[in-house]
Amino acid sequence: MRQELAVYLVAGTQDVAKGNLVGFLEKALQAGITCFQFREKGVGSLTDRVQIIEMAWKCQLLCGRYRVPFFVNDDIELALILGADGIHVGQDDRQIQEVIALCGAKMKVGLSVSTVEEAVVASRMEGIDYLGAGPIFATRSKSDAKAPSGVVLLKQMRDLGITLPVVAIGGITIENVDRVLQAGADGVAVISALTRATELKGDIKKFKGRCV
Ligand code: TZP
Ligand code: MG
Repeated sequence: MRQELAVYLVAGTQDVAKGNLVGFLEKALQAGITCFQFREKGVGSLTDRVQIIEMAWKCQLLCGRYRVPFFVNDDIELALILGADGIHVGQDDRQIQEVIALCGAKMKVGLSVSTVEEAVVASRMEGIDYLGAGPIFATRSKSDAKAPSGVVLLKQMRDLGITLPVVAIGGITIENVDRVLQAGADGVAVISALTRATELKGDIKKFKGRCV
């Protein structure tokens, strides 16, 4: 799991030019992302259920071809219908216990934490495969994002002896990735650093060089 978290792309059609998520994802897979999360959410995202399922399925097929894990954000039904490799949920989504009960035997489970208290509670639970910690820095990709924690959140989690795999999220760029990893993250989850990259391939290689 830790290696899979190294360069974790999170995206939906709303994050990419012309909504061409499949085209973008293929380029990112070719360049070496290590995990993908389908997160169809926010302004400009698809609303039609059939279109969402089709889009997710195309992304899953692509990920399968590159042997990169395919995670679904929040949508347990979608993850189960497709037989995703994993589901990622936040604190405000479906109860984590319920997610573990419904999905835990079939796929990996990731949980977002934004405070050290949440991380401690999660680390005492059975059935969580990794934690997504953040937002570490300010982000423009999530309208309801909590206040940024800074890298201190990662450091505190490690100092408290939390050994679960941790991927950091929120405002992470090539410029700050080293601080994030030094503070204890196993990898970085990014939206805009890749969806808005002018040099996608080169930037993925740079992230990878730092993380792996
Ligand atoms: N959860 C916490 S911050 C965030 C999510 C989904 C958005 C991260 O996007 P970016 O563009 O990498 O800051
Ligand atoms: Mg969520």
